[in-house]
Amino acid sequence: MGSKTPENEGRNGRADEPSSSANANATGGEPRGAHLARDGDGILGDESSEDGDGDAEGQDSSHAAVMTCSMGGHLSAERGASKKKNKKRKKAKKKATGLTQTSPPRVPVAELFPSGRYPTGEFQEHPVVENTARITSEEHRHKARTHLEDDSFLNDYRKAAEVHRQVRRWTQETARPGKTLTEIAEGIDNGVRALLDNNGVESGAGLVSGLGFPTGLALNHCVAHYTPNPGQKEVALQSSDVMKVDFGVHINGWIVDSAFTMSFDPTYDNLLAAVKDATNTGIKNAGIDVRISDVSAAIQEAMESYEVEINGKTYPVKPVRNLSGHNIKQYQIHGGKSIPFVKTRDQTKMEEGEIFACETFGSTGRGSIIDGVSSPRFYEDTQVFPFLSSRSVQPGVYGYGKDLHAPKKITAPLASARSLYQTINENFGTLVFCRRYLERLGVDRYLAGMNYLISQGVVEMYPPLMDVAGSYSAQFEHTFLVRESGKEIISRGDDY
Ligand SMILES: [Co+2]
Repeated sequence: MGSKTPENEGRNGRADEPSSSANANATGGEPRGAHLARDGDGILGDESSEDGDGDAEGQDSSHAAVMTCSMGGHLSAERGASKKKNKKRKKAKKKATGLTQTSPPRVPVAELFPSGRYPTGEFQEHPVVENTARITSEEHRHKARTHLEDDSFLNDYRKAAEVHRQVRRWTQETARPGKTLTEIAEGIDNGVRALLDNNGVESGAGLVSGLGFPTGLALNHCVAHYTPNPGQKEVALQSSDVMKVDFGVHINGWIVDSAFTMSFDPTYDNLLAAVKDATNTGIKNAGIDVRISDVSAAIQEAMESYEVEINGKTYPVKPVRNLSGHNIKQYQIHGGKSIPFVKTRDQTKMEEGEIFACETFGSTGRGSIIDGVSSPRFYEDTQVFPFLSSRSVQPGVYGYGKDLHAPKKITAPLASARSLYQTINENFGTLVFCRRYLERLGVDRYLAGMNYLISQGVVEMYPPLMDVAGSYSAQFEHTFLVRESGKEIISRGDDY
């Protein structure tokens, strides 16, 4: 999940929003036209609706579509190493159980790994840092190390990463033009829940394990933070689309945050290659005591070394300036540190014991994003959103997340706000969620309550983030642990 770069926050914030905005709802919590959805039941069908157990994995390999998110030839040597590792891993799995994952994925990973031990991520050494002055006290480092070296913590984190790999593999094999974004998003969500063996419906179950944040399927110039909302007109994937797939898997609040980009047209190969290279360059340059601005500079240099030709016109691949990678804490997708994709004067360093999501976004547009819900431009200039006219869909709100400092209980004049708040506390805590996740719990008529919670500052709304119309953007992201002996890129797979 992308993080808005902190210094840019507020520019599109609620405080700046002109009162003349066509959005009568000052909280920005409801997209135009959302009232049409309000009275629909909106509750998702049960998981059996698309269940086709027995379909062998790999069945869809005969698809004619070119999936350009598979590896290009430009990646650095560590890829070869991780490929070998993954091959070994799969053989071991088959030997152990004779079971393989189904399509759609429905076999809990616990059954595929009866030993209860999950594959490790890719290991990389820390880069050598010239200035060796540690910024962290020995005591703090010891504490952090104990935590990140804890065996059951690591094994749970690796299990979440294995769920991510298996679900994204299915996505890469089956997400094709003609499928709707709802089908793809629900397929990912249901896959994650099945593989974790937790449907997340009972009170509290969602805090044990589940989706780390709303499954993102952002198309083209929508850079990040789009998820299909219930009641919205369906958007079908098209062969000219560039789709960012960004989803999270958590166990006990520790989130594997990893994303990739799919396209079906080789035109965009260089765009995808640029961003994949930038993300891997960022990871390679990251480590204990490394200044984050140095990681950013390396990301920027890698990304800007690419260009992409679309319809005879050449575009530089621009790093998106106001998004960034981020550290991860328990039940907290953005832990407070940011990894921008352009160099900064920030002196912040990475520290042992931290967990980072290294993600980068590259764009053929301006390389900066605007807020797709509360920005007045969203309403005044539909040209910013060509798919609104061609596909007639407002992006809508991506998600909601409880403020970290919000109290456990609130007193609210609205009964619906109080009960909504209780539902959020019991099922999501401070994890970001979307309307689909809320509605499958049976919650309805919650928008007034939600807007109240937003107005009180206890819940934050996450808008879709857009570059200019006609531009294309890509994203790749991995989660890595800054361990004593090196970095463990826990979400690495043989796909990216
Ligand atoms: Co992220």
